[in-house]
Amino acid sequence: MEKTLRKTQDENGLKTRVIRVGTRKSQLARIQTDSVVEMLRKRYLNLHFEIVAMSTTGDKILDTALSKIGEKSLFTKELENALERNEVDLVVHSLKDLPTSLPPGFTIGAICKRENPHDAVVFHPKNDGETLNSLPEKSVIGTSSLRRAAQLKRRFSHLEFRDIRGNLNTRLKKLDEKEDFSAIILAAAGLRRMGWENRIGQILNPEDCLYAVGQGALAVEVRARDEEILDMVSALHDGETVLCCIAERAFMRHLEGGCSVPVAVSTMLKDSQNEEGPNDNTQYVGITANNIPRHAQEAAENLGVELASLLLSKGAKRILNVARQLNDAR
Ligand code: DPM
Repeated sequence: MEKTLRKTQDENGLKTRVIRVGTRKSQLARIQTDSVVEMLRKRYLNLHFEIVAMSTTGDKILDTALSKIGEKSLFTKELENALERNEVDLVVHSLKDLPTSLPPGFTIGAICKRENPHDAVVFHPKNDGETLNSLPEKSVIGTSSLRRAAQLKRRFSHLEFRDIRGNLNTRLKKLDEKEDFSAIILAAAGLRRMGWENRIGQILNPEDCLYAVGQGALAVEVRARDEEILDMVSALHDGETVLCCIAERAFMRHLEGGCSVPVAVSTMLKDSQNEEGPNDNTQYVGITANNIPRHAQEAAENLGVELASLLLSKGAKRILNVARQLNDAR
């Protein structure tokens, strides 16, 4: 693959490689990209990082529930095109927005340490101090996530669930400035990154609501054959997060889940002995993590596949098909 090495002159006249980092334009995406670039800057003082912001289909279609659009690479396609054309060298995503199979030529070069993976409830100011349980009968909760609605409807059957779309800023506005919703459900990680942690009224533990595959982790997508960039970003890998997310993504892939099916997880790493094992240069399951023992990655992948097979053998396919049909009919 041809490489365009962009160079700038620093004040000492030394040539410095310029690394271009692609991001979506939303405030959350910018904050996430800035945090990853900050980590890279601290490690690579001689490199110069430039951020290139782009709109994606997902940013442009604001009035349709994500699960209805059907396109898997809603938030990633335009950024991958830019990677392919060497206009950017790496792209920062929320891992949960990355399809479980990437198009050929791309790989996840780093998965950063996961923060709180749980979902959170943000209440209308007039409901300050409430919980989902204590809200009155027929209170309306905003979420466009089938995964959240499916679990919470069952657990809190006195509540009603309605779609709410738009980026985080828009949703919070829709909640606060109108009386349509008593509360909305959002990822705790996104709220914290936006500086809105104080709006979290309740964290949903796994008994109430399992989280989405990859939720709370940031991923760096790169050209699969760009060894230089792969080497550079691999320093950001967090071993525990990588193994949990390999398992979750294998589970989802094997179930053939996606945005349009309610699939949820809760993952914990046990027996983390940090044992050394053989590493090689193969890009395994779409994630390149040569600094993490290969046998551990394989074990994680197998765990995800086995759990999915178990559920499929108990009739999961039928449930997923019904969920898809119901979603298509919405
Ligand atoms: C995906 C879903 C949502 C996002 C579906 C799900 C939520 C959609 C909605 C795949 N991507 O979770 O079941 O509520 O209508 C998204 C958010 C973050 C990444 C925002 C959020 C931030 C948290 C993170 C949207 N993608 O979930 O509140 O980095 O994990």
